[in-house]
Amino acid sequence: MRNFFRKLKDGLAKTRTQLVGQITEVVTGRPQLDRELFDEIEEVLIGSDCGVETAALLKERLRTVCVERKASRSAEVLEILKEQMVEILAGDTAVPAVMPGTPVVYLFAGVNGTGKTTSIGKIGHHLRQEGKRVLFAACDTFRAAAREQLQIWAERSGADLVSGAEGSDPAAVAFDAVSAAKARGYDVVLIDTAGRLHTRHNLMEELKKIFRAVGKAHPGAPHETLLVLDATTGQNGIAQAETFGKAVGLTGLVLTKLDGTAKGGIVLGIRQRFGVPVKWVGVGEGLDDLETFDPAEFAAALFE
Ligand SMILES: Nc1nc2c(ncn2[C@@H]2O[C@H](COP(=O)(O)OP(=O)(O)OP(=O)(O)O)[C@@H](O)[C@H]2O)c(=O)[nH]1
Ligand SMILES: [Mg+2]
Repeated sequence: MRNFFRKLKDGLAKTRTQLVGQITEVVTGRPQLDRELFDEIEEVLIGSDCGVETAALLKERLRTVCVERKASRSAEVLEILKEQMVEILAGDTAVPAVMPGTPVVYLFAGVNGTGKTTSIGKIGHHLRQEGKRVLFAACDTFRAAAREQLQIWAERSGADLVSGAEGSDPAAVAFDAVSAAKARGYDVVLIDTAGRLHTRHNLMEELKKIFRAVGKAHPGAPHETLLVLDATTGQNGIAQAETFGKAVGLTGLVLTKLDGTAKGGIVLGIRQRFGVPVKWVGVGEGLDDLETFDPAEFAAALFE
């Protein structure tokens, strides 16, 4: 079992109280599993930010399987619910393999403050521990502080950094970074982008430009386009996934700050709604507080 499991378990404490705690209450001591019971479970799911559609789907699946298996005890109902959650969350959560002789490029997008820069630091650390050569690209050129913050994470994790002058073209920085990574034999490039622009530039247009520049420097890149979502923003995350998905197409999500929310059900809502897998989850601000997402581990941590 990974060390991360304990952190995940601790991080999910609020969600566990809210979701599993309430469902246990609803189910315990009920003489029969009637329609009303499943409706109550659905309400708890909605309250945990699973989203209305996902809550309805989960309820239906739960009821069907409970009937099939003639479940009657609360422990059985919870076990089936857990199974169904894993099924919704399952999918292609694999992170791209390192391709020998050519860098894998990750592009990070998301609105301001969701945890892009921090997540790059942590993922960089992860990759460095696997012995990969990692290059960060500071494409949030709109704030000098953004570059400095990424520089600190580069030092902490042992990654190198390419940046441009404040106010320089982020797409040009991305192009240079990816070209440099190819020339110098890096395994992975992690591209940081701005979450908010203090200029007349349009965030989505800038992001599209970066996306195209990366593809020009390295055909086929970015191999991973990750939307970083703050789990505490709840249903607004759905709107963000929609907007960013339209602009650049997403291959995965990084869900941060699960430690600060009782609404961890958002993981289910997003997975079910967009079909975009959660690939990483963050449960704190430290170097080791982010890990690859494992649906079974997540469900186990939630229900334990
Ligand atoms: N508790 C907790 N805090 C987190 C997590 N991930 C990031 N943070 C914090 O969230 C804040 C914002 O993180 P950043 O990485 O600067 O966010 P950003 O998306 O790069 O923000 P902009 O560059 O302004 O767009 C920081 O204080 C982080 O320490 C997490 O998983 N848990
Ligand atoms: Mg940032």
